[in-house]
Amino acid sequence: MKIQFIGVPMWYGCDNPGTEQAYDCFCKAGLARLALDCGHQITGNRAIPVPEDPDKYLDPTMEYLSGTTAVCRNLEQAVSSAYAAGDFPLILGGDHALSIGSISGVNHAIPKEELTVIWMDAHTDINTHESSESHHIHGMPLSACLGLGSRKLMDGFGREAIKVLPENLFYIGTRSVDPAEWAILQKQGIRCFSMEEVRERGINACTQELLSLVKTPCIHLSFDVDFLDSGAFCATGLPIPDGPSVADAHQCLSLILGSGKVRSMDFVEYSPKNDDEQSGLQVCMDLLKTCFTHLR
Ligand SMILES: [Mn+2]
Repeated sequence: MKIQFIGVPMWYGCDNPGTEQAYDCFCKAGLARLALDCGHQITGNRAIPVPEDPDKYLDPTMEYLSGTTAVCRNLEQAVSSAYAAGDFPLILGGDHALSIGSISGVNHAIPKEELTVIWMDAHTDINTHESSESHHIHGMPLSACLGLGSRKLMDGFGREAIKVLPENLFYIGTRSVDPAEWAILQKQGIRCFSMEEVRERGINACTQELLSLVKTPCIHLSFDVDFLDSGAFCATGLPIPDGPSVADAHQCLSLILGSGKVRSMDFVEYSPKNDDEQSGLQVCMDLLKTCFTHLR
C-alpha cells in the first residue's frame, strides 16, 4: 500500500495542549520505519499548518472555532489529494476535531452511500454545539459529518452536506456518553458496541459482527487512544476506566484493517504531556505496527 502520513499538530478541539506534539513523537519513534518494514511505500509525510493564537471565544458554543475549521479545511485538501493519488491517508492527530477534515476529504472521493465510519473511542463525539457542555469541538465531529448541529462546522466541507449516513456509522468500546448524545444515537438508530456488550461477548465477536454489518465498499477508521482502558494507558486528555485491554485493541484493529476495506484512518488524542515514562508512546507505536501489518 502507498501510505501518506498527514500530521495534524492541533489541540484546539480539546482545549488542552499536548496532542499537538504527538505526530512529531511518532515520527521520531520510527513511524516510517514501521510502515516500510511491513512492505508499504511512503509517498508523503508532512504536517498540516496550524494557525497560532486563534480566537477562543469567537463563538462561545464552539471554542477555537476559527482555528479548528482552518486546520480541518487544510486537512480536507490533503486527504482528498491523497485519495486522488490512490494513496492511503493516515491522519495522525492532534485532537479528534480533525475528523471533520479527514472525513470531508474522503467525501470528495467516496459518496456517503459508499462509506462506513468505524469509531473506536470511549466517547461518541456526537454532541452538537447546542448539547455540548464543554463547548470543545473534539466532542462534535460526528454530528457535523451526519449533517446535525451547527452549519459553521459543515458549510463548505466535503462534496455533500451529509458525509456519513447513520446506518453506516458504528461505534465500538463506547463507555462515556452524555444523555444528549444517547438521545441522538437512539433517534438516528446508530449501532454502538458499548463496553458493556464488549465485556459480555468479547472483542472478537463484537468486531466480527460489526464487520458483518458493513454494507459499503470503503471504511474510514477513526481510532482515539482513549479507547484503551485508563489503567493500561493514560497518555491522553480524558482517560476513561473500564475500557478494552491493549491486547483487545490489537485484536480489534487487526480484524478491522484485515477486512481489506479500510481506505483511510485517524489516530488521535495521544498526549506526550501525560506520558512521562513514554510507555504510552510505546503502546501507540505497537498499535500502529499492528495497523501496518494488517492493512491491505
Ligand atoms: Mn474521540
